[in-house]
Amino acid sequence: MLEKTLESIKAKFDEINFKKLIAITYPKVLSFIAEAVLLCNPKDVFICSDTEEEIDYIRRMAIKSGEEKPLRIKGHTYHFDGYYDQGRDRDVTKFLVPKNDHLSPTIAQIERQKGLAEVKSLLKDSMKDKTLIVRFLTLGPANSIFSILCMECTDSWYVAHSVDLLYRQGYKEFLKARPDTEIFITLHSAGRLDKNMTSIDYDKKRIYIDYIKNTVYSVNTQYAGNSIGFKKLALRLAIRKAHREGWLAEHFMIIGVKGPKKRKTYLAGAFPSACGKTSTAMLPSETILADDIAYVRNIQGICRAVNVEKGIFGIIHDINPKDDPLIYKVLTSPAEVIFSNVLVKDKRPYWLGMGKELPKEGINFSGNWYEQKRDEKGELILPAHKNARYTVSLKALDNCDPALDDPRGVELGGIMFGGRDYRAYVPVQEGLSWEHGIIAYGACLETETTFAIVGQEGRYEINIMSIQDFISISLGKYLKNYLEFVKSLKKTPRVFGVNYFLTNLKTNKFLNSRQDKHIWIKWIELRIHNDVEATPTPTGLIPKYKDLKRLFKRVLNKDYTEDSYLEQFTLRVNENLAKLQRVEGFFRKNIPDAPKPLFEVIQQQRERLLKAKKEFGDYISPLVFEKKLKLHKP
Ligand code: SPV
Ligand code: MN
Repeated sequence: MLEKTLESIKAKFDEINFKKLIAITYPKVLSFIAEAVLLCNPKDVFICSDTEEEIDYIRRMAIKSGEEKPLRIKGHTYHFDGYYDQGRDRDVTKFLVPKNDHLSPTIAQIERQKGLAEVKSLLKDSMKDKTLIVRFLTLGPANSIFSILCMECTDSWYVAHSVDLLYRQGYKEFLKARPDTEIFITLHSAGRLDKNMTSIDYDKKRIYIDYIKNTVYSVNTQYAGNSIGFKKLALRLAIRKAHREGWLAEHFMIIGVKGPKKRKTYLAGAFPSACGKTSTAMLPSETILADDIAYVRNIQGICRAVNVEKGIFGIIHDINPKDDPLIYKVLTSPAEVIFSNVLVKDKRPYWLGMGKELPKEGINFSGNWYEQKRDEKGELILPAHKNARYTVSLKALDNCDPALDDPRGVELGGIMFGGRDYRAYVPVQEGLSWEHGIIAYGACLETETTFAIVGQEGRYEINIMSIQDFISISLGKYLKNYLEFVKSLKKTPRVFGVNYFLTNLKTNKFLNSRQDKHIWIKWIELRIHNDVEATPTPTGLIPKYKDLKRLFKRVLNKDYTEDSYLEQFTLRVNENLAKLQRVEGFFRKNIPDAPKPLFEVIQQQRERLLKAKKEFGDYISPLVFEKKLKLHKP
């Protein structure tokens, strides 16, 4: 049967590519490729077996096809996504759900058969006159308990090129794959393209995730978060697998933080897009292991994690030499970099917040751009998109962590959660326990939405663990898995809440500079090893002034005043109560299967806050809690 199908598509291959195809004996792969060829009807098929010549061919084709254009610096190219495809798109990204299955109401979904029919009708003949490129990759390092094999079938050379920077090559692993190996598959077509190489049929953009067959269908899309199946799309599939098998697939960055005496502690962190995740991962003098997605497992009682990816698809907005020196250097030196949706003038890339003046005209995602250019709705078009990005391999960074490809992963000492919270949470605090931290900081993560999601800027919302959009099981099951994950660990990672966005309630001014996050991270490192004490408050354990003062001086050479400390770490009781109210309302409405501790932890936090309010008022200085501690000491 399979042989017959392969015979029917053979005409689309030259001899070499057909050989590369049938060297893979895994039936699921062969039949999917055959199905894709028959459906999308490409002019030919290119199978990438990861040789240097093939990768170079892909780079050249990305330019020859016009999807990328070279820039002045060697190795740099730029790419534009369609005007209406500049970020993840919630409205068109849906789970295909069989009739007898149910996902939480917060999760976008469509009946499976109906959705499959729709997306397949859009993919029909979508690759006419184009090449279908097949890339084999692994998520996580190869030859590891963590790794998942995956395959992207795309008609975009830009996508085929990007995945080379972002994921580990996997053709060899596919040659070895057993017929029962679980794999993730993406079928992507950018659809019809205009002369600027952007999708014409953006109104027919669809991204459907079929968890029954671990397959992602993406059509009329170009933004890498929509077209590359292995960012948030396969994360959705991995969450289901993780839940079945008792591990975690998370929207995490991982940083190696230096402590005293050459100690290194790995910390994972979940932050919604544009809330400081990548810049935390890239803090100078620390090492970066991951910036977006991690798999976390209990390996012989130790909590270990890997980076699912090996590159960065990062937000370029506001990257400047002062705040992000490491990545700024990469973006301005010869190396393989793809810029997307920036402003280009004289073959140089420009972006918002880069620390220098931008040209008054150039080419951007809207075509020829000039100051005062407006879109159809009359709105001013910015020189570069706020969600403009760069794609680089992590190894291009001077401080890439040496354990990046270690199949055993790294031990996580702690996990932190942080959103855009202008009012309530202090800049850093430690959970009273795993359960408290996971619920009070992770599940209660509230944030103002940003431009990384199409049309959703500037609204407050709950974003559980900063992964809510991608949770492909019921929210209750997801949280239960999280809470239970530590049960058989010998050492429980400590949990922290960070908030880089706390403001003065009267002036609305931020209370911290962007560099200050480094201090919170260093304090967390010390706490994990019990090298500093902390003060219990109703919302968590907070730092002592003397420790922060010392760290500010040593790490940033800044004099941290007690007044700053008092303002930043004052407990804002009413703001915290209001936050609990909002999240609890959300949980009651959306998590019918909430695990019991969820409401208990919230209720206990509320009671602690109310008790403190009664005793000390609405705004409580950290010194009050410190003194109280002293008074109670025997
Ligand atoms: C994010 O926005 O969180 C990203 C990029 O990491 S995307 O691929 O769009 O998810
Ligand atoms: Mn992300």
